Amino acid sequence: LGPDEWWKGAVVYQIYPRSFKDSNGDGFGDLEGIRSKLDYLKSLGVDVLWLSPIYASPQADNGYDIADYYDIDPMFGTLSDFDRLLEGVHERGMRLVMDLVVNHSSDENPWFVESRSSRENPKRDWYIWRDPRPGFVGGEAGAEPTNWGSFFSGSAWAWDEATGQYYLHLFHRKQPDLNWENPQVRAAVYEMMNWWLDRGVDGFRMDVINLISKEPGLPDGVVYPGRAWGEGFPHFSEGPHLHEYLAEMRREVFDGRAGTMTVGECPGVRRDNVLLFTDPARRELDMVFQFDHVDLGLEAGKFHPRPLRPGELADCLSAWQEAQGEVGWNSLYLDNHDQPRAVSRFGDESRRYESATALATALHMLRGTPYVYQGEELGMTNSVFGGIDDYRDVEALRYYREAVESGESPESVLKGLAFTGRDNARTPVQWDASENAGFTEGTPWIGVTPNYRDINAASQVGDPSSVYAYYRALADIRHGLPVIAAGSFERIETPSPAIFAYRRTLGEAVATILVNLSSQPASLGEAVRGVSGDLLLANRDLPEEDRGIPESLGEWEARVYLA
Ligand code: ISL
Repeated sequence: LGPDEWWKGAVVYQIYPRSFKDSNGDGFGDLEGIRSKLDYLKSLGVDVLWLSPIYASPQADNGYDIADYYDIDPMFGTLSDFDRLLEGVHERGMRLVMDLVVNHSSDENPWFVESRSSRENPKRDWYIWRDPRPGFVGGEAGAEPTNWGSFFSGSAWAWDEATGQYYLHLFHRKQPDLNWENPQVRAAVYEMMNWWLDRGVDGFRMDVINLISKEPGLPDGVVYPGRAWGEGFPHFSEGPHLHEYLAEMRREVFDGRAGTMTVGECPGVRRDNVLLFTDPARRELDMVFQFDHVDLGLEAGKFHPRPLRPGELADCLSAWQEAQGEVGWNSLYLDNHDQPRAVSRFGDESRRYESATALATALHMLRGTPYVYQGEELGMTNSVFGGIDDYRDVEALRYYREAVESGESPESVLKGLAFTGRDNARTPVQWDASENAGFTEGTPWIGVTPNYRDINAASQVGDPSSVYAYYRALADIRHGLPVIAAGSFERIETPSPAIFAYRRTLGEAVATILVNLSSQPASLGEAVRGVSGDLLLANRDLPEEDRGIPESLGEWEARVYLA
């Protein structure tokens, strides 16, 4: 791996700061809390920490609404706390990546405060302002400039009485979209990014970066049956200037800075054009988060999931391996702060250790950079929420209100939220069996998941048969074996759709990965007959005589061989 490709051999760990570790008893996690856990992260084998937003923010969307890009929110600490944290990260040979949220800012950001102050303000054009639809009076139903719905329910337009125009907000109304067509906006963003890099950060995870260029004219979207709003997505995703802006950002911010990394969050990005982002020759991004595998089964909407078919997840991940090929590079993840917990969604909570480790094996041995979301390394599960009052996420609260108003029963809405609601992944990290799972001495901002007495870091760190120990073994393999960090990928077909089997090859080295992603035993058939190799890792104790290549795999069994 060249010096500019260090991230190909790295394991990234995502921290959602408000739920990670509270140091001062206010019920919210903070930077000092993170600093107190750096040794824990180092011994897990983590190379990079990505922090979800810690900037000053009114927290309408838990920090994805930034009021001051140059300061830390007091709930998390101060800039000197940040510098101390960064120093601690670097001292341990790890790196730190910030979340970059620049598709939109907070409405309390001074940029927007100025922009909304009058139509003549020099920053008016920094955001996306439009007149009411002709023939309508501003503020009345139907007057919105386009029929686009927001990701968080309702229209994507908010009426500003004082200046008589609407502004666009693809997310919450407190998250107005920046106008990237204005060169001053782009320059201000690059300046801010350079400021953080000069301070020592090692890169950025870029929030919904594929939404920054909107189609000129902002056309109405198709209104699908049963939907209140039009589908604006095709008109604001991967717009005409996106790649020009990404290349410009690369030049203005990253050129000449060795040792950085970038990962773009790109909902809706497709296999057939992902190389536009990740082909290194185009000099745009190092890698992106695609959504195909986390969107499986959500055809009827995020909160009406269907069960996955055997093999669906493996087929999807394989297709992405092939799409990136030897040119691009994958980000490998199963969950994050927007998704249900991996073991609850793709695994089986009643076989928690086996399914968490099988999923992790299937993912971490692929070609790409693996991401571990806080608590995933402990096999943390989805939470248990009583009523809507237990939820905190603006998406859940707004969706609940809208769905119930339109006639869905509260029980049915709660059932959907219980499975795919974002708060499932946002409950406090379970550090130990003491009150509040050792997360806080105060009252946590969101309820701790009741299973923390069984599932927690204190009981797993010293236990060689824990999910934590298994994640660490996976990281060791990636660090120690160039074939896993850099080898090619080839799927091995078996007669059992539930089996995910593949080969990684680099020169003479061949790694064979065999995983059963189901709760039933499954046969490997002829597929691996004659394959040789030493057993490197397995998620169950195998007597010496059973360590050769097997003919079948038990439920959620995973094995890695090296020849
Ligand atoms: O979870 C979703 C809503 O159903 C996703 O569509 C999510 O909004 C999308 O993945 C973008 O996510 C990112 O930007 C959002 C923020 O709320 C998410 O937390 C963030 O990861 C707006 O900044």
